[in-house]
Amino acid sequence: MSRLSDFPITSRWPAKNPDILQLYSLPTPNGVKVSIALEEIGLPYEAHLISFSNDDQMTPEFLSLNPNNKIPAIIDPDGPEGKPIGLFESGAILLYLAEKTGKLIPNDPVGLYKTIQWVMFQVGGIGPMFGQFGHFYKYAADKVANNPYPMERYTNEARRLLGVLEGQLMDSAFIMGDEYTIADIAIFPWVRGLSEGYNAAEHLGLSDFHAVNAWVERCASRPASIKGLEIPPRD
Ligand SMILES: N[C@@H](CCC(=O)N[C@@H](CS)C(=O)NCC(=O)O)C(=O)O
Repeated sequence: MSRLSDFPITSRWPAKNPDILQLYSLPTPNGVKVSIALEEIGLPYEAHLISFSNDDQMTPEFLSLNPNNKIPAIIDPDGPEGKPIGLFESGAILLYLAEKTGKLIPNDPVGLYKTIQWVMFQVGGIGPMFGQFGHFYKYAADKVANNPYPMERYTNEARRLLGVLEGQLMDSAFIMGDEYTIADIAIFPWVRGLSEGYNAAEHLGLSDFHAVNAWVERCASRPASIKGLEIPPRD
């Protein structure tokens, strides 16, 4: 595809400014990773709200960009070799933005791969496990009222993962030490979501994880996070 208008999604969510990056999202823990990263980097972008209440993510236009019917997704009109690129999967998008701009990722190879490691830890561990925890704790509690196993399993797994983070953050400001990276941006919205989204702070004993709590506060209070956490605004 050589132009933004060649992407079918743009017929349903037209670009006001086709020269800048287009973000299709909703302010969920996965969605805000990209808006927060874009705000940190300072790359101009246009955000389009994909409403789950309207099943926007199931429309043929959205599926043409992400056949996996999930936010976030982007189109960058200025992709590799100056040609547009469409991408889904928040981890891939974060890596793309970091590589494109040289920001939010260390320059040295060891730092680079360690950052990727922690992004993968979020995408393969924190996201799916916290997501299943939230499903049973908040959204499907009635379905497991007579069977404690799902809650036990995901509560234990969520606490175990929080323990891994606590160990990493015990002596450092951010996941990669002093440097704020896409690893922080990938993970902190999910940890924040345990209390803000699922209201599960007490159930999970979140107060046990002192370093994690201080780090979430540190990340969430950055101006780019305050802005990115609300993008795109819900209806
Ligand atoms: N692995 C994906 C997960 C994305 C994801 O689960 N997005 C959720 C919102 S947080 C979604 O779009 N759900 C809509 C649906 O499943 O229909 C990523 O990191 O981008």
